[in-house]
Amino acid sequence: MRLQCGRHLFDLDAPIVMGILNVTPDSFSDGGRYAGLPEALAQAERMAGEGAAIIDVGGESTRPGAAPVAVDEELRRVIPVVERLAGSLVVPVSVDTRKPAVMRAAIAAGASMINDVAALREPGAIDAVADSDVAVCLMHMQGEPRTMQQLPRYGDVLSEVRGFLRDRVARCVEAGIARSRLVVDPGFGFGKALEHNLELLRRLPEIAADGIPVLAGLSRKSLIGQLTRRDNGDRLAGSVALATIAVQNGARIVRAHDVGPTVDALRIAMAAGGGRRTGTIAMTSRYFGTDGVRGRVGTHPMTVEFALRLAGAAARVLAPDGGRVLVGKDTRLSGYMFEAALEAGFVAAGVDVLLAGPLPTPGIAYLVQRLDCDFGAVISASHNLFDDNGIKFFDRSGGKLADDLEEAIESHLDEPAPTRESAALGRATRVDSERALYQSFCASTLPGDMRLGGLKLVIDCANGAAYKVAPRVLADLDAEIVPIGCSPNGRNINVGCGSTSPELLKLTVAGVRADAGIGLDGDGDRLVMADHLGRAVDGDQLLYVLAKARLAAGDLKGPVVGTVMSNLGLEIALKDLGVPFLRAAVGDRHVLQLLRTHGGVLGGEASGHLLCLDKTTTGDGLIVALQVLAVMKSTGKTLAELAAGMQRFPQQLINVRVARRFDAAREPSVAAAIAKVEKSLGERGRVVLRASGTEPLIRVMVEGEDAQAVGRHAATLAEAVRAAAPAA
Ligand code: 9MG
Repeated sequence: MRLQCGRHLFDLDAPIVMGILNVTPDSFSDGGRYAGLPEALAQAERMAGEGAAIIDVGGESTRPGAAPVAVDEELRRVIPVVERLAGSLVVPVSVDTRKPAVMRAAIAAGASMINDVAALREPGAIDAVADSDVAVCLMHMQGEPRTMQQLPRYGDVLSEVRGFLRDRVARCVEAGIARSRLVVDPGFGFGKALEHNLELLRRLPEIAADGIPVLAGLSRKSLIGQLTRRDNGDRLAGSVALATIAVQNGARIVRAHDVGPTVDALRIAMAAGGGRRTGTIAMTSRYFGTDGVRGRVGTHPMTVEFALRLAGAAARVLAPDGGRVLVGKDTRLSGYMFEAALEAGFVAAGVDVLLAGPLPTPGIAYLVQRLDCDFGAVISASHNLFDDNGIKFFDRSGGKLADDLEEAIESHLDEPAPTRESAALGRATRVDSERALYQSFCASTLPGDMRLGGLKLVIDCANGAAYKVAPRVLADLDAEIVPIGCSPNGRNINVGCGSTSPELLKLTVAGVRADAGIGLDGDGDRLVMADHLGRAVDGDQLLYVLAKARLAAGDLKGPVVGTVMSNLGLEIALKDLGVPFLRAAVGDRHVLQLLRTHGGVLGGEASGHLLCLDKTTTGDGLIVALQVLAVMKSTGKTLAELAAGMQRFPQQLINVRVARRFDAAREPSVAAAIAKVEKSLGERGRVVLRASGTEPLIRVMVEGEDAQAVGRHAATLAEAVRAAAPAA
C-alpha cells in the first residue's frame, strides 16, 4: 500500500510513525513547550532522528474544550515553522489544520500533507488541497472540540464512522484528489466515549479493509487515563500499547508524541510477527529469520532432509508450473550437501536448476534477474564459521522474498518434497562461466571508463564466496593484486581472515606496501578496508568517504543512514559537511528501510555491511570497495587522507551476561548511572544500552573523546547493570 505525500512516496507495508509537534501555547499534553521556533525545530529534528517518518505541525489545539484560534494567529504560529522544517528536514512535514487559508499557506511553504480533523468539511477546504500533490488525512469527529466530549452518542459507532469516512473519500476523489493521496482516521477521542473508542480500535480491521491507509491517533489520549487512572504526563506505556494494537489491527500510520518508544514497539511487534502480516494480524515465522533459514549443520533445520523439503516447498510456491532457479553458495564443506539436496528437491518438483557454485550473495541477487530465473537460492551463513550454514531465497528481481511468499513456503514445510513423473522433472546445469556477467556488472559501477591501473591492492576474500570473482574483477581493471584468503578448503571460511578478522589484511598491506586492502566476509556482502599504512578503515569511515565524495559530485540524495551503534565521529563529521544523518536500529534491513523511507542512497554499519543504493539494491562488499577506489583514483588521495576528515571516537562495548533479559535502562539505579555518565560526556559522547536479540546479554556501549574515561564509564555502567539484573 503506497501513499503519495508531496514528493515523497511511502511504502506502507511497514507502519510509520507521525511525530506530533504542537506549536501552541495550550495543547493538552505539551502546550507551550515548542511554541518558540528554535524549540520547535530542535524537537522536530529529535523526532526525525528517533524514526518519525512525518512531522505533524499544529497551531490550534484540538483538545476537548479548546477555544478556536483566529486564522492570522494560526498562520503566525505555523508557517515559519513549516518553512524552516520543509527546507531543512529530511522527512515530510504535515500541517494539522481545519482552515483553508492555513492549508494553502502551508502547501506554499513546503508542507507535504494536510491533517484535517474536520475531514475537509470547511467551505473551500477541498479546493485548497485539490490542485496540489499533498497527502490528506480525513478524520472523523462528532461535534466540535469545544463541546465534543459532552455525552457523545452513536447508534452503531463503526458504521457511522466508516460511512462518514467513505463519504469524505468519495467527495475528495470527485474533486480530483487521487485515492493514493488519502488517509482516513476514525478520530479516537473526538466526540467518543470510552466504549466507542474501544469498539473502533477492535474493529479497525473493518475500516482498513476499505483499502485507504488508516491513521490512528491514540497518544496520551484520555481513554488511557480512563483505563489506567494515569494523568497526561504519565501515559507512555498506554500510548505505546495502543499504538501497537492499532498497527496489529491494520493502522499504517501512528500519530505519537513519544516517537522513539513508539518506533521501538512497532519494530518489535513487526519482528515478533516475522515482519509479516496475514490479514491484519501479525504471524510468527517458524524457520525464516531476517536472513532466511540458519543454524548449526546437522541440527534441525540445517539437515539434508529439511533442505530437500525446503526446496520442494519453495518450488511449489515460487515456480508451481515449473520454471528456473539459480543456486549459489559460499565455500563451506556443507555447501556440497545442501546444494545437492536443493538440486534434488527442485528437479523433483519440475524446476530447472542453474548451479552457479561459489559466488557472493549479491552476485546471485544480480544473476537471478540477469539470467531470467523465477527465483534464486543462496547457501551461506555469511560471516559465521564453517560449521554453520543457511539457505535464503531471492525473488525474480533479486530482492528479498515478500513476506507472504515466505509464509506460503512455511505452510508447505510439513509436507514431503513432491516428485513429479519422470517426463516432468527439471534439469540441472552448471553455469560457472556466467559469473563473468556479474564481474562485468561490478566493473560497470566505476564511473565512466575508469581503470584501476597504478593501484596495488591486497584482496582478502575470507576463503569465502568471492574468492574467484573479486581478484578477477580487480585484475581485469588493471590493479596489481595481492590475494589472501583466496584458498578455501571447506573449513577455513572466515578463519583468521576477511572482514571479521582484518589483522592479516592490515599486516599484508603494510608488508607488501600496497595502496589499500579490501577485506570481504564469507558471502561477500561486508567490507572492511585497510589504508596504505595498514590501518583498518571500517564501515563508518567508508560511509564518510563515500558521502563526502558524492556530496562534492552533487550525487548525494537524502540522509546518510547508520545505526544506533554507528560511531559518533561519523555523525559529527557528516554534520560538519551539512549532511543529515539518521540512526536506524541495528541490522541491515532497518538501515534499508530507513533509507527507503527517506529517499537516501548511502547507509550501513561499522561492521562493513554498506548500501550504495545508487549502484546496487543489496549490500555488496566488492562494489562498495570499487566506489571507494574510484574516489581514491579521481582525487589522487590515499585512503588515509580521505578518511582523515572523520575522527573515530573511542568506543568501549561490554557485554553483560544476565540471568534473563530485562529493560536495564529503565531500572532507576541504572538510569541514574547513565544520566551521570551522559552529563560527564556532554555533547561529545554517547551511551547506548541494548539487549541482545538472541542471547541473555545487555550490551553496554560508551563512546567519547578520551579512551580512558570511556573505559571507566563503561565499566561503571556494566557494574550498574549487573547489580540491577534480576535473579534467574
Ligand atoms: C490533530 N490531532 C489530534 N489528535 C488527532 C488524531 O487522533 N488524529 C489526527 N489525524 N489528528 C489529530
